[in-house]
Amino acid sequence: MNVEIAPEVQDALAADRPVVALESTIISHGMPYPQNVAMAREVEAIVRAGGAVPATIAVLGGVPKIGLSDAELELLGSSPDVVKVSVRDLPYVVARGQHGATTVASTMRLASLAGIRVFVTGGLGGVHRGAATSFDISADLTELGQTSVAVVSAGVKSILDIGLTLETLETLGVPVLVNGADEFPSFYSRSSGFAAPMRVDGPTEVAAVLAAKWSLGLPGGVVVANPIPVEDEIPAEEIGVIIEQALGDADRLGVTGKDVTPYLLGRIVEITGGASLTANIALVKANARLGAQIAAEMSLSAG
Ligand code: PSU
Ligand code: MN
Repeated sequence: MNVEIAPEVQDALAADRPVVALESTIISHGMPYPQNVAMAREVEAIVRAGGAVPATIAVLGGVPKIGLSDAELELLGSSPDVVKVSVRDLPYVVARGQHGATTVASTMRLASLAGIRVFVTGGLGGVHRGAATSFDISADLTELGQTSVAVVSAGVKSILDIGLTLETLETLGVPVLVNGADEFPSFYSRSSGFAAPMRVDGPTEVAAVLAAKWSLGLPGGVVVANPIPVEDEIPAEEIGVIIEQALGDADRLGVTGKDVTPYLLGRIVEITGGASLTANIALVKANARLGAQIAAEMSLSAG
């Protein structure tokens, strides 16, 4: 596949300097305009302040791009013609010369093609509630099972079945690290009712696990779950009720397939009057800080 890597990103990779990949579905289908574009810019600035080069990934006019201009971020955030692109959608959107916003799965794949090892996002896809009958399991999990990129997120939202998501990650051989806590976080909340599969404290410990995994010849991703900062948290009981309501609405409207996650995210922002968006932006920023530190640690150890 013809992939276009921005010169700044290419230079950093060639010199073993830290690079952090960022996804674009969160911009086009995860948050409303204009907060989405502001978030994308701020996150890039945080990565830079942490000493790493940001590489936001998307498909533009059918070309997968690693590292975007400011105008491209604006287009992704504001155009209604941007398709949500998971791995299965990549060939179609490329062949037709369309614009596409990449999910965790397709961003991981493109980051890996470019040689980027650290990727920052907000929330992972996973096993949806009711997956036993809907079969709705995000391709993010498949990709984590096979593509060697560390994904920094705030855990898994309870729009998903968190327990089944963790079980599936175990089956796929994906280490799930929780930074600085003993409980696996659920995006808006630091708690989920599930213990941290593995606890680490800080970027040096994360980088050590990544180095150990990949030097053992164990390909595949690593989940780095970074709990939302205490001051930005929405308590699990409070958001739980809202998530139930959003799930009920999705069901009633017959929302299925790739539209489920964007619908639920949008509906939760509506019901909370924007409070969930504020929390979402805060956690992505915290993840960007950690991701830049992890990338810096990895460059150090690469010499
Ligand atoms: N969860 C969020 N925000 C998001 C997503 C998930 O809190 O923006 C996006 C990510 O791009 C993720 C995708 O990879 O949704 C998962 O979609 P699906 O469940 O259709 O695989
Ligand atoms: Mn799905």
